[in-house]
Amino acid sequence: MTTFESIAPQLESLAIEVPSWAYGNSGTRFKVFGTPGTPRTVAEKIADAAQVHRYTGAAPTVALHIPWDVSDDYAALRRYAEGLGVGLGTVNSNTFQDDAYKFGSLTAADPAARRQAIDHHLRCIEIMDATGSRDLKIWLADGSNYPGQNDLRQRQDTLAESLAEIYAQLGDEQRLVLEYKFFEPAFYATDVPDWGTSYAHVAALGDRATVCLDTGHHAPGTNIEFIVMQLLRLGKLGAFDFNSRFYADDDLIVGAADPFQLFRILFEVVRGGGLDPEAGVAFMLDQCHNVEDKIPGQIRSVLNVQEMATRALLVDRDALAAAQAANDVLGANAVLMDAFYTDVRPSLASWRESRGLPADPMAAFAASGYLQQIAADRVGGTQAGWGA
Ligand code: AOS
Ligand code: ZN
Ligand code: ZN
Repeated sequence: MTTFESIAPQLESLAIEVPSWAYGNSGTRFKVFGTPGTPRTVAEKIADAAQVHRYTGAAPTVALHIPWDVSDDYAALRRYAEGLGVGLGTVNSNTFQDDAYKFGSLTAADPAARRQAIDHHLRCIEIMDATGSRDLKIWLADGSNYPGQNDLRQRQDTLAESLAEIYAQLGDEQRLVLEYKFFEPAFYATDVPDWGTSYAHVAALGDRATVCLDTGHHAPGTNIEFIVMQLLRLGKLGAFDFNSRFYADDDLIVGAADPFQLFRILFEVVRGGGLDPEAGVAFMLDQCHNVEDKIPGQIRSVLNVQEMATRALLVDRDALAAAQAANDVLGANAVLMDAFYTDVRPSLASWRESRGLPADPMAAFAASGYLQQIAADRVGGTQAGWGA
């Protein structure tokens, strides 16, 4: 039997990174709804993100997306964030919104488009130097819609060359994290569609290149925890983009669609040593809040990861190993399910209070009046949105 007290120290090191773009307005191609108080600047996004850390104590860094998060002084932005009690985290590059990238970015056959994409990443590395960020995260929209449209093999070779040029510019403490996605916006062939392709590229680059696993980027029915296990086994799981999906890349609140899947993923993280800070796994949210309030949406997400990580840590590993060794199929399954069905919320509430945090971060934030305050204060200007 594993007790909450015995696993609490591991929970303390569970840090969840929040994305700056979650605080802007988002929607679908049909409609983006605005909300009073939505940030107009990167500074206001960081201020909102700092609220998530203030009430949960578990979200100490904010990821940036370049060029969505424009600043003329990133070192000053870092100091501003630190003044609010948070750090600047992963820098996400963006080569999916310029006309130049219509037929690809790092994989493009057109040398000018490819040069622009590489230079954008080199600029991201300069920003990382100023923000103190460790990770450069690359997600590519590159791909094709029709068979025959592109030379699939040539694009892999071009991608490898582009990534090598970017990797060579990283500082000793910096990493390149390559995200994969099976489709969208390309509907026939995506250039980095799966973990195997991402792994092949980062393995060729070197030790400071790893894979980012976005939980929404797999075909329905994919056994994501198997991929987690394999990447940890290979020492190549660099980051998660957590979210949940009912259909495709829905970017809904993590743990909302399938809490059991989140539990299984986090159990493989625990099993593979991925919670140890030395493992270097970044636990990031990659979400949009189209209809719900954004800051509570982020707090809910952090709590969902924390709650499911707690249940994963509570798995009686000795009992599980014994049942597995005895080929006790139902016994082994029961050990896992016992932990999954444990309601950890009362233990977490007391644990939070013992650390000077509110027992119920959702209620404490709602009572703070922050949303009403920003709605009153943030008048005029242009509200930030996904992609702006
Ligand atoms: C796109 O589908 C990916 O999830 C990327 O991580 C992207 O940069 C992010 O979702 C921003 O919207
Ligand atoms: Zn993502
Ligand atoms: Zn995505």
